[in-house]
Amino acid sequence: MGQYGWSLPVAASSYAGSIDFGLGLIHAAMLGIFVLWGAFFIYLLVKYRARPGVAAQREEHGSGSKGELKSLIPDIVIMTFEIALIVFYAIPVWSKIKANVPDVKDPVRVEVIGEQFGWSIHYAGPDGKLGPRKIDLVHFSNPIGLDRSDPASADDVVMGNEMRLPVNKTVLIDLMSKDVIHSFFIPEFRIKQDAVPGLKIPMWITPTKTGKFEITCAQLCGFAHSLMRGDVHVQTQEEFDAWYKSRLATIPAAAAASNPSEDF
Ligand SMILES: [Cu+2]
Repeated sequence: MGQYGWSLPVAASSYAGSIDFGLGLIHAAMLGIFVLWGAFFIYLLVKYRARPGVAAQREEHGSGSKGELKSLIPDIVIMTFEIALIVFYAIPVWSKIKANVPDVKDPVRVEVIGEQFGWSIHYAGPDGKLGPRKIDLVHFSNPIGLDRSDPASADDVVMGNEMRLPVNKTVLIDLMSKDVIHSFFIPEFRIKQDAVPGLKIPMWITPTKTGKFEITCAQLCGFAHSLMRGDVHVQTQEEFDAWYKSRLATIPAAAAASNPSEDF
């Protein structure tokens, strides 16, 4: 894993830069505070060092002296900075990522379904529809219970622990879980979202770099949690289309359907 060094993993989604800027800002502020407090501490150590002939002074409790009030100033400055960081930076960035799903024309649509211990990725077929799934059809050979007898499902593509995305194209994801709480985490995209049983949680990503990145489960979910991983391959549109076609060729209903190339 050469891409994990001392710093953050490579930033490979449209909003990764905003997350990283926030992290940088917090680290810079903490470094500044550390240096200032350290300098102040050393100043006090020197100024009030023990010297022969100088008695220690202790202030009376509850005196509310000027010195005590002054000592609140750094706390107020830091608290103001932190509140400003949350209100003017963190909340707007968070809402951009979590609340404002971009209204793009012709997005890629995918369902991601977590289970102990893997991820299923469900793509629509040439009809562009994510077909219905039924709980009683869930089986080792059909982990998401796709109803292949339904025309909308018959041509769908389902991948296990392997996600393919075209670069610079927005993908809208519905995240679900079949059993317990999992967390869908792709560090390079700076996305981490819990998958909660019974909920369909929308997410979106616009990958900005081609390459292979790790999908990992970030929520301890059982004995094989550490093995719950997959790969996301970000490819050029041409590579993605070729892969999609090759998957369709393995699905009888999709291969039989006329012209699979146009919908993605
Ligand atoms: Cu998990």
